[in-house]
Amino acid sequence: MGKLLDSIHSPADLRRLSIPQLETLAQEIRERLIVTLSKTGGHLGPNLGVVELTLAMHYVFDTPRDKFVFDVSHQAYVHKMLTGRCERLDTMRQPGGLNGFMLRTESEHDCYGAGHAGTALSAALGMAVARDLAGGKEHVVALAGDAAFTNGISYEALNNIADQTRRLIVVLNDNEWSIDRNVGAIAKYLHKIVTNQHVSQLHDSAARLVERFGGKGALNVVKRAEEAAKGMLWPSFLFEEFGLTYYGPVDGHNVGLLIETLKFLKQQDRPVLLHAITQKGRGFQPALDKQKKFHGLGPYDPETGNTVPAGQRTYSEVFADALTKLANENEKVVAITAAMPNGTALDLFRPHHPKRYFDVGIAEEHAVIFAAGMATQGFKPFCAIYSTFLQRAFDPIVHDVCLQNLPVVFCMDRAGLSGDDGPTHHGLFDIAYLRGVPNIVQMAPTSEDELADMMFTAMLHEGPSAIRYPRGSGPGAKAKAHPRALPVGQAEVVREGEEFVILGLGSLLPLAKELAEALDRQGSSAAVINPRFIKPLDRELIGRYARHATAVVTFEDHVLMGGFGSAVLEALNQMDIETPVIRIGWPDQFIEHGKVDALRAKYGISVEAALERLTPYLRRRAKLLAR
Ligand SMILES: Cc1ncc(C[n+]2csc(CCOP(=O)(O)OP(=O)(O)O)c2C)c(N)n1
Repeated sequence: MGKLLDSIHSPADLRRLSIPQLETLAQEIRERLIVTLSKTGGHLGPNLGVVELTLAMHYVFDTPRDKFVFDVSHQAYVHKMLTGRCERLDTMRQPGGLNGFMLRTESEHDCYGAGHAGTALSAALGMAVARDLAGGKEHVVALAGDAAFTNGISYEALNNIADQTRRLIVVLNDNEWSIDRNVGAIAKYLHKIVTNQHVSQLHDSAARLVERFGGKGALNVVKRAEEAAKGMLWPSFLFEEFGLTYYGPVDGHNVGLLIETLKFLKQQDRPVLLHAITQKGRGFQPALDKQKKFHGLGPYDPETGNTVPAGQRTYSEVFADALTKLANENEKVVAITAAMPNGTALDLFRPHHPKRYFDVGIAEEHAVIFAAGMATQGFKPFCAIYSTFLQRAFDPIVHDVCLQNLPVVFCMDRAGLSGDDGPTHHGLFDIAYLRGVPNIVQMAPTSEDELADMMFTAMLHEGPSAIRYPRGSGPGAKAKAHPRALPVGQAEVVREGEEFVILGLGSLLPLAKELAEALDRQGSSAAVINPRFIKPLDRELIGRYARHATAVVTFEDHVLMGGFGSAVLEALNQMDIETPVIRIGWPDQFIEHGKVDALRAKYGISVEAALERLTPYLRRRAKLLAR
């Protein structure tokens, strides 16, 4: 196994292979992916789906001279394997290893980094226009999944492509799946093309023609026949109306056909879109049986696809349960997800309240404005959107929700460091981007039970609110039978103490407690506060404790700039309290992928680091006592 694959060190090596050899190579790539990712975890299904497409692209084009832009770029593992990184596949998403997405700093073949959806067409157009201005000859190819076309940015790009360049190739990788099943009109539209009998008959004969004779002539025949068929069926053909010449649908697993087609498209003097039909998870039955699960997952058994059953319930699951209960009692509660029913666990809510569940596709801006619209009509929308993806919707949050003081609840899953996914997915900015917006209430729970209380509080609150909670599970605090409303803006004193005040926000409360215990052992005493609310901050309580303390310590799983510690500093400053504040959180830089604990240790988000920062104050105190 792996003989051919081991001889591929750069895309040039591919071009020495025959079509049957490329087919064998595709098989070897699949085997390597299945075995290696079974240990590292990763986006198995999407990558199994693009093996032939990636092979054909690298066969026909010449990176790094030619540019490949992958949407989301979670499906770029095969590209990485073909561009000199195959031997490091076993370091995928591991500390110090390959990033799970394209990264400009990782390889000259990764010309554009991503992790969020919908960016490929705009970025590729930017490159194509830059090439045209510079008089370059290189090709630019954007590879985007069908779900990328549920995202508005893709259409903003489409609206501009034909006006701005004559040479851009868009490959639409259509597998009918987002992470969940793809949703909306565009998904139906693509499905209609793919399942149309006229089109598929034409394509069968076209594929035979191309395979027999290859080249331009055959494809022209295909094109003419297709146009006739399309003319009959769709007077206004979507991509053609945007000025892109449409080719397809083609079998995205026929590497010979893909090579011939791409060779032809490469010669075109107009923007083109190739519609390739692929199967997510191809070559691994468990991934074909469970598309959602194998979109992205941790380690699994390479034979059966089985995974170790999850232990403790995650915050996402607790959120979905709590929301179901709220919706049982309040018919105005609705749930909105932007293509993440699985990740946010809203797929657990869906069967209970199917009419009050909305998956809007990868469309975070739309999700928020849609929620605003519902809120104007007396509904209580809970928008479950990862902290990192909600960045997309900053303006709708300001302009549509907060400015009109509408009671929309933002449930920000994966707030804090996300770990293996890396910088595109860390949720480290939400406090900063929301804190300056008037009207919004911001909360962070320290346990599952407190999350349920905060959701209940948010339901009762008459304006906008946001709750940030981390990836994975919490301390395991079982939710009460009935949640309780928290007084808005009131913190909780977890333990008393005089010399120091330690504020542990959300999931970092345990660090605050540990620090207090460490200080106990050194003969100092520290109060520990669970702030609960980032905004409004409990100024009265924090001021009261801070005024006479030697120092205040804040812990947050967020960047320091503009974060929770900054909010505390501002509040103390306004109250003319000059007690020093030691802020523990993430520095002003993008944090790489890795294990959360190791990264926390590396960047000083630890009890040890806090103790070190407190040393001068502890020494001063020791001196005072010695007098
Ligand atoms: C802005 C944004 N929202 C949500 C996501 C989460 N996400 C990652 S991949 C994906 C689905 C991608 O589907 P598609 O583009 O069709 O590619 P496939 O995985 O099916 O090959 C989603 C929703 C994201 N990356 N970016």
